[in-house]
Amino acid sequence: MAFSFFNKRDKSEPVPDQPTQQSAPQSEQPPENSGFFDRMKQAVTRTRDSFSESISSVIALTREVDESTLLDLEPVLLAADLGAPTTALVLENLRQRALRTGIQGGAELKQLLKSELKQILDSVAYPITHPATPPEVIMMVGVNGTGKTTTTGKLAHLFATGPNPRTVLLCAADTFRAAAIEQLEVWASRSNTPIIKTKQGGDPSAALYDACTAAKARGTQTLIVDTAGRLHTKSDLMKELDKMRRTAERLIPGAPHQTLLVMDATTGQNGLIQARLFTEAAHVTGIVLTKLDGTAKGGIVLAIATELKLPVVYAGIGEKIEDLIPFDSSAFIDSLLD
Ligand SMILES: Nc1nc2c(ncn2[C@@H]2O[C@H](COP(=O)(O)OP(=O)(O)OP(=O)(O)O)[C@@H](O)[C@H]2O)c(=O)[nH]1
Ligand SMILES: [Mg+2]
Repeated sequence: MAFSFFNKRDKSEPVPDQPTQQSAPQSEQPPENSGFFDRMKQAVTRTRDSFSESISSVIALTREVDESTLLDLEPVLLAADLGAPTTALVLENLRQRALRTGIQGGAELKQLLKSELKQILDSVAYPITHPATPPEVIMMVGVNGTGKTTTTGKLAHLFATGPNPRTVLLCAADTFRAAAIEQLEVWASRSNTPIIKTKQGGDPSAALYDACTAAKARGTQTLIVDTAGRLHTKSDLMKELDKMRRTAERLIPGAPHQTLLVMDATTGQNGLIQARLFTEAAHVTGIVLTKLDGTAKGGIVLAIATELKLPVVYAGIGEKIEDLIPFDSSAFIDSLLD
């Protein structure tokens, strides 16, 4: 039976927006007055086109927010790939909110939805700091073809050209796939970054040992390590990741400071299942979500927060070197719904 949420608001109840907690590293914070928002908006065009339109039609029909409104909202959230658990959480929070204070029409429903979504993202965000004593070591990990090597190159460019430029060294620790080292060399030259490598078939931990030693000797601020694509089920390859972590730790206390799982946004809920198993095995600290430009299912960002309890730290929005942006929850939600 439909029931009305058209109650009076308790004035003591706080109105929507929560304080923003940025998830981007300090040196790469999106400048407020730049084209950052436009780039985020451009990146989520496909998600926005379907999501925003469907939400608008629910909102346009909403005079009184009741159970049937929430039922209409459910397929819209699922279609954007928020996933069943996150969709259920959002709807339950809206229901509770409506029961407590009422939701007065479509416009207010939209504000509350934005607030709910942003709260989900901010609950897992943390400010990323660089270690006081360099070098910082960042490992890029993930299953095959998600965009690890491309992101390594883009990240080197972002660090080197950001408002607080950092010196970067790349380590080619994918010795497994043919031409992987050459591929990273192309990115090293595009981003004008030095690279440490070994031969194909060589020991990735040996390459990492050399890279850590070189980064220390040169006073490099950030060492980014490109690793081979692997499935969490390949236990020998997962052990290899462990060995790399131990090698870095032995040479640089606290390393690896970040382990970024690179996820392909176009793989949707399947990618999420793989990611869950991967994060458990590989001490992942944050997510890089690539190919956001190529999907209408950008709502996966919210499923990542709820189900992996990890923030998306960077988003890949194209194939060019500058197509990587620090993820910002406010810009993301506003881009989707404004
Ligand atoms: N559109 C788009 N394409 C991307 C993005 N990031 C990576 N790609 C493309 O994805 C493909 C795979 O990228 P790689 O960087 O080789 O992926 P990888 O994870 O290193 O692959 P393996 O080393 O084989 O596991 C390439 O064609 C990239 O151009 C992105 O943000 N947007
Ligand atoms: Mg690669």
